[in-house]
Order: sequence, then structure tokens, then C-alpha cells
Amino acid sequence: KYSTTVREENVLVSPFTDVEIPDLPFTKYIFDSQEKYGGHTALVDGITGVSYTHDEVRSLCMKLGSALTRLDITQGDIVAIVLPNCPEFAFTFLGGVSIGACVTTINCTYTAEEIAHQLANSGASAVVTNKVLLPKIKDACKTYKGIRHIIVSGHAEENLLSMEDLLKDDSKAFPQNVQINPAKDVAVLPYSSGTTGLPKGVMLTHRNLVANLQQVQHPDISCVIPTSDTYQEVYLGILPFFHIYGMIPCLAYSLCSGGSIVTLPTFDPKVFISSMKKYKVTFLHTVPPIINFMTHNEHVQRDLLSITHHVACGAAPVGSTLIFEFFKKFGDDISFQEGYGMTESSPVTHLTPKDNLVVGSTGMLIPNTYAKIVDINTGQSMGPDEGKGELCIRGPQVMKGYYRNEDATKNTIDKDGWLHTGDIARMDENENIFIVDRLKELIKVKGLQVAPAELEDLIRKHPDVADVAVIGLPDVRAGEVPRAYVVPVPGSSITDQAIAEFVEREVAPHKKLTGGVHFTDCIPKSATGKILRRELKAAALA
Ligand code: 4UW
Repeated sequence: KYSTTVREENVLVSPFTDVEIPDLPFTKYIFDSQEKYGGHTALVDGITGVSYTHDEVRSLCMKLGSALTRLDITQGDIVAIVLPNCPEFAFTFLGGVSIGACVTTINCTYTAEEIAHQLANSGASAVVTNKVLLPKIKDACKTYKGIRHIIVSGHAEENLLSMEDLLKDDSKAFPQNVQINPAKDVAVLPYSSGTTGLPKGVMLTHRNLVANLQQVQHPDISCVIPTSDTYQEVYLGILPFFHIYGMIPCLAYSLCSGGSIVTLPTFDPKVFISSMKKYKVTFLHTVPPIINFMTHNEHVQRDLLSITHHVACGAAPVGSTLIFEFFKKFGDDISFQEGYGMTESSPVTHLTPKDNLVVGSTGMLIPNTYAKIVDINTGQSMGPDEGKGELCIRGPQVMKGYYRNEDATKNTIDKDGWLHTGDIARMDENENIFIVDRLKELIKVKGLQVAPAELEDLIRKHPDVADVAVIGLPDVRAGEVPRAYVVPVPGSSITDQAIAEFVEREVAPHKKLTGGVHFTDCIPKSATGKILRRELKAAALA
């Protein structure tokens, strides 16, 4: 179906009827929905078993909002969360956003340097963390001086603020008169490198998030069984909440639809298996490495999914072979849905149709969303049978822009509002999208982003390195892994191991050079000096 409203050729419209997008702040939308499910369980700490009902979650979020207000954190302030998945993540996330603050979520496996960078770039004024991560946060605060408050979960040292104390607030300072403009005000600021360069703050407005939650709840695409007196979905909160997939489709969706989400701080195979059984998980969100683990690990039996009726997967290509092997092991009566999207689109733009999986496709446009595929050489939009090109998206879920980075925003969202995804796609005659390649620099390790430019900047600081390029190579377990091509300075006797160790000390584990370090005489570059990563990759794969 091609658009009649967008006056441009070859613009594809969602096959689903549009949904209404309420003009509400994100947290009001969630809290209002939660009212219906009051006494149902909402959050369970998968490690301790401590649980909270929907009423309790709403109340604790407001207590936290009140406590933050007393600390003089107000509308427009940036609150950073550096926590693994746990109920407290949800309390601070929603508590902060509900008072009009903007929450930036930071990967809790980051090094102090990486944390400091995001704190500084976002201009955060408070940071929420736990006792284990506190030393890293303290180190980060030596570099970035803008933090006014450190809030610590798991009982803080005497001179720091304790999350447990803040959660005892009487809610009386919760600001009743805060004016949030859903279409303009930024609710969350996750980081993404987009199509090129270093990670940037992605400004997602209240409306972006409300829109995406409404879009994916469309009855023709949602595989969630509605909450009733006799049924409630149980989700496993295993994908990190700091990443957009864990944050919106997993955590926020569960809360606004009356589900129960069991939080796990890291992927530990044994804990994953035991929690699936212990908590009777009905709906499982995954990334391809988890599908690979469940399919190929000998400790995972077919009965792992005996209670689970639905498995969702996204954030990286899952591959047809793996999907078929997965069905072979677990039976094809389990419903499976692949989703596609990006941080910049809140994140979902495509989902495979309910009960009609086209293996290998990342699905169809969700409601209220438009797409086109453009020729990467001419920029012209292409018809469905004209081959592959860059996928572009328009819709209410597309970000406001990159934070304090107009150039990057202009290079990503064009003047007509099209978000250029940096992914190469083709479409079949039934409007199913297939992601076939990536135009952008991004490397996806276990579904998480690694920006080659960031690793290159780091490696270039090594005194023995004259030039460097980083690319992603396919990997059975992680999906992709980073590999560095290094030109050593003349006369240097640096080893590949020394460079790998140098990187390992400075970055989060998923950014390690697991794909190896290769020495070379020169890095292939275009006339304008851009690294020709495609050439390096083609040579590596040949
Ligand atoms: N197949 C191939 C896919 C796919 C994919 C994403 O880190 P970000 O910015 O964001 C994400 C979002 C994950 C996500 C979105 C919607 C959804 O329904 C769901 O799960 C069911 C998960 O990871 O990375 C964005 C980039 O990740 C790649 C693609 O390159 C995209 O631009 N990507 N999903 N199904 N590649």
C-alpha cells in the first residue's frame, strides 16, 4: 500500500490502521494505565524475589520524584542512571521522568572513563547507582565535576544519599504543577552512534515514547495476552534497561499493559534457566545471542519454554538457519516475532505479523509509520521490486534529534522528516522488509552498539600506533565482534596482544577487540580521507 498523504513516490504506508496517540507525558501515560492493574504484581527482583504491585510501583516512583524535587532536581535537569536491571532502575527512571527531568541511561559495564564521558556530554546533575558500581562512579566524578548528587542503592556510605531513604519519602514534594509538553520535552536520552562517529544523546520526547507504546499495542500486531483476573504475562527482564530495547518494549510495555517483569542484572546461563522456570515466564524478549544459546546449549532442554507462549527477538539479524533450528528444538507452536528498529525511533518501526512469520524478514511497518527505500547512489526512492537501498522511516516515534549536535541531526533526519537508518533493506511483494546489510559504521556485539570511531580514537592514542581502522566481523556467538587494523609507527615492535590489552583496560567488555588485531601497511581511505571499512571487511571475509 503506497501513501496518498505523503506526496512523494514509492512511500510505503503501514498496512495497519492508525492508532491514536494520547497527548500525555510518558509517565502519566504509564501511571494511568497502571491504575487498572493495581494489585497485580508489576516488578520482581529475580535475585532476591522481592516483588512490587503496580500500585506500589507507581507510589514508589512518585516518592522518588518527590525526593528528587527536595534535592532541587527539577524539570530540565539530567539524571543519569548507572544500574543493572533491578526494580530500583524502574523507580528512578519513571520517578525522574515524572517530574520533568530527563533521564540518561548509561551502560553499567562501562569503565569510569566511559561513564564520565556520557555524564559530561549529557551535562547530568545527579547520578543513580548501586554500592558495587560506586567506586567507578566516584572515579568518573573526578573527571566530570557537574554531579550534585550521587544516589546509591543497596545502602550507601554515610555521606551519600541512600536510595532506600529516598524511597521512604512522603511524596508531599512531588511537583503537581509541572508543565510537560509531550511533543517537545525530552524524556530520555539514551546514547547511540547513529550512522557515523561517536555515541550521541538521542532525544526521545514524551510523545515519541507514548507513540511507540501505542503503536506496538495495536491488536493486530501485539502478541501479548491481555491481563485479566485469571491471566497475567510474566516477562523476563534480562535485556539491559539502559538500552532502548530493554527500556521501552520490555520494561515500559510490561508496566503499561499490566504485566509482571522479573529483573535479572546480567545474563548468567544458570540463573537464566532457573529463573525461566521459577518465575514461569510466559513472554520472552531476546536478542539473537540468547536465541543461539537456547538453541545450541546442551543444558537448555525443550521444556525451558513449556510455559512461554511467545518469544520476541531483535536488535541484530537473527538469521533464518537459527530460527529454523530454534523451532526444531522448541516446536513450531511457539509464537515468534522479530522486531526491527533503532534507538533513534524509540525503537520499533517494524514487526513481523502476528502468527504469520516470514522467516528472515524483520517484518512490516507498524501503525502510523511510513518507509521508503532509497538508492544509495541517487537518493531516489525505489519501488518494491527495484532491489535494495537505504531504509528511511517517518513516524511519531522518530527522535527529536541528537543532543547538542545539529550537524549529526541534519545528517540523519532530512528536511522532510525522514530518518535515515543506515541499514540496507529490500522489500518483498507483501511489504515485508529484509535487512540485508549495513551502510553505517555501527558494530553490533550481542545486540549492543560498538562505534568503530570510538575504538579508533582510543587506539590512535597509543604511542606505537600511526593509523588504525576498526570493523565488525561475523561471530557465531556474539553476532559480530570488533577487529582492529593497525599501522604501527616505523620501528615499533608493538604486538597485537599489547594493543588488545590496551583497549581492554579502557572499555566495557563488549567493546574488546575479540575479532583480533591485524597489522597492515596502510588503511584504505577515500579521496576525502574516509576509512573504506567495506574494503577491509570484504578482504577479511574473502
Ligand atoms: N535485524 C537486523 C533486526 C534488527 C537489526 C535492530 O542499538 P540500536 O539503536 O537499537 C536496537 C533496537 C532494537 C529493537 C527494536 C525494535 C524491536 O521490536 C526490537 O525487538 C523485538 C528490538 O537495537 O541499534 C539499531 C540497529 O540495530 C540493527 C540495525 O542495524 C539498527 O539500525 N537492528 N534490529 N531485527 N538488524
